[in-house]
Amino acid sequence: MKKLIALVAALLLGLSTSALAYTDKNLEAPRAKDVVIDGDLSEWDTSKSLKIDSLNQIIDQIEHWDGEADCSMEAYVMWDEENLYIAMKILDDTPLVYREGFPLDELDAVIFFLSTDPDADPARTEYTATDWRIVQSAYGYKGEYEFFNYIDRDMIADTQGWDTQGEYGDEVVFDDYEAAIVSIDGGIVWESKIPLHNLSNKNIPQLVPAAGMTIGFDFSILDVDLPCPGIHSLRMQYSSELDGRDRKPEMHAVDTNPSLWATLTFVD
Ligand SMILES: [Ca+2]
Ligand SMILES: [Ca+2]
Ligand SMILES: [Ca+2]
Repeated sequence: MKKLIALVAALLLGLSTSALAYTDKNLEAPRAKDVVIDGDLSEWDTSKSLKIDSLNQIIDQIEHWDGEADCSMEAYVMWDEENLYIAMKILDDTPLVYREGFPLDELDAVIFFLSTDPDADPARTEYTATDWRIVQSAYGYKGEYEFFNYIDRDMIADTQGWDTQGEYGDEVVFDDYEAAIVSIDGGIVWESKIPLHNLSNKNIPQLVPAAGMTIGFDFSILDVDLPCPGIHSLRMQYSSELDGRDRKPEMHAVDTNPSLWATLTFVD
């Protein structure tokens, strides 16, 4: 009996440890071929996608979610040795709410989380210099779009010289960043290319994706439909599986704890 208890305890311990070393959710990213950033995804391999569309993925403002047509998304990632390609189909009844000077968490935005170190410890509970929280927002007017990047490094003790940029919005931080948005029924398609040299410097090596490599990765969508100062956006997180109606971002603290992230695997 004692042996059995010990075995069960060991199993439980094993489970709780693995739960803190990235979640089981994984997105496969096929190799990119001739991607043109124009908002048309016909050249994309969309057979692999991550979905953010369910109640248990809400980590803030659950009372403001009216279902998939209000806020949900499907995202696709592709790669080559120099770039990440990220495309999103976003359903939002009032997409791309943007106000100059508003904090980005009071607007419509998406957030990518990724590690540029494939050997990073998946159980780490603090960000390191190779962990990235990248907020993307856009402003649209009559079919023309402006894009903004905000790279949040404030939670990193030693940033290795790559500090927070773009926190006030209205800034394109990435060199050679390309993006395009088109309207679709009930939302938008957003196609983008992020050259990976942006996520490096003389201290931080550039990630060079290769088939079979897995990295920490996660995805967040923020939705507000009527911006008012101090009103936080609804926020949904790919890796989250929360229960109950009481939701706070601290309950699934992906902004400070990478061990809660999902993963991304580069495939051919
Ligand atoms: Ca395209
Ligand atoms: Ca909405
Ligand atoms: Ca919105």
